[in-house]
Amino acid sequence: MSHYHPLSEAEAIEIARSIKEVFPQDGEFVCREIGDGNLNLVFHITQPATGAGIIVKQALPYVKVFGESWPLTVDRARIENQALIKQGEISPGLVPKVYKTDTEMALTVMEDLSDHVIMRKGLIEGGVYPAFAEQISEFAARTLFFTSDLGMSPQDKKLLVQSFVNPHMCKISEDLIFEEPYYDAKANNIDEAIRDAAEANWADEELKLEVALLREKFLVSAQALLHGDLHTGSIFVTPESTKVIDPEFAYFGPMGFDIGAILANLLLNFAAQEHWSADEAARRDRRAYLLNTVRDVWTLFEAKFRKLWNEQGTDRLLGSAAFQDDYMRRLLQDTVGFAGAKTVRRVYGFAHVADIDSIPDAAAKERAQRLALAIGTSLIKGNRQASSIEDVIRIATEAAAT
Ligand code: SR1
Ligand code: MG
Repeated sequence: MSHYHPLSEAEAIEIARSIKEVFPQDGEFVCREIGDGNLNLVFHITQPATGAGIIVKQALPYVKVFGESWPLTVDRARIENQALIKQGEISPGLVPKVYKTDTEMALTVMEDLSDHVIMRKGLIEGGVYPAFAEQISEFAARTLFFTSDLGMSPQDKKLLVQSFVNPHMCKISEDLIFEEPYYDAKANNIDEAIRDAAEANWADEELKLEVALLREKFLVSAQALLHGDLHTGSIFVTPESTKVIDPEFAYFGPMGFDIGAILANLLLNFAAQEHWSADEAARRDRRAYLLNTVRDVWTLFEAKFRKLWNEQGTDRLLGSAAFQDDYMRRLLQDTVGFAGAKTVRRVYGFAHVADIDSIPDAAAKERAQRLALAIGTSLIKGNRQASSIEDVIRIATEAAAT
């Protein structure tokens, strides 16, 4: 019988005390539950005498932001710690160090990153992160390449796929990203001010066809091991450092879903500048920074991915230059489409983003929501024609100018 139960702070301290590589000496510990995400308990345990700290994260058997009436498997903790370990092997230094896991208790004990800030918060506060594009593109290129049929043997890949079958978490994404935003679903969270825009999407057959095609890819493509929820709330940053956390949605899916998530969340912040920038000039500068980051993330990703392919590709037939060009074109198009879907769902689906939701002025918030929807729907509708990252920049720039 499972001994799973939600941890108390006292138990979290006992677990921390056992991690001798962080806390070699015994002494007083301080514990705070700091989980501000949608799903889990997160304990931050520190030792004031030494300044050392650690994180104990535990999955709850339900969706925390909704309540116990929405049950959710705690197996996601196993997926998360396996993914963190795999990503750490492939992209050293870009994920937190894992000290201990306990599958039955659904917990992961990991590096304290409190010298970093959650990127969503950092962007809302106007932060600038010069190392971000370089490091996140390195993370994405390496983790996606080395878990795909391009960078590992297809036989080993099939065995790895088995360990990352994640149906319950995928169902959340299927519902919240690809289904509910496209009909009058009960779980949608629609501000009355923009209900007309949501209704327009429900009636837009061209949009829904593209979303159905993206959803099909999400369902059937096992291209690579994805992080699965790579928004700016899953990324810790400083100006010099990037660390990717929270891969509980990891599964083998289409690569563009991960890269699209990064771009979507930069674009959501771009839309939110309707409020966060002090004046027109500041808004222009901030938006230029965000669009340059969008461009850099894709451009660096593409260059790194192609380099890995050319230097470390495992399959002779897949080595054709024409095939590589075709693959990268399709990957860009998927990225554009998934970026659009991930933008729309955050405006009026179940789970929003603080970039827009914390805008106090109702008129500015509505403008930001409408701008995000204009960008998101254009990306979705244009995904199969995209030929360059400049198409994304153009769509965002034109939407902001109208
Ligand atoms: C029910 S969980 C809502 C959202 O939070 C996570 O971060 C995922 O993005 C999920 O869709
Ligand atoms: Mg998360």
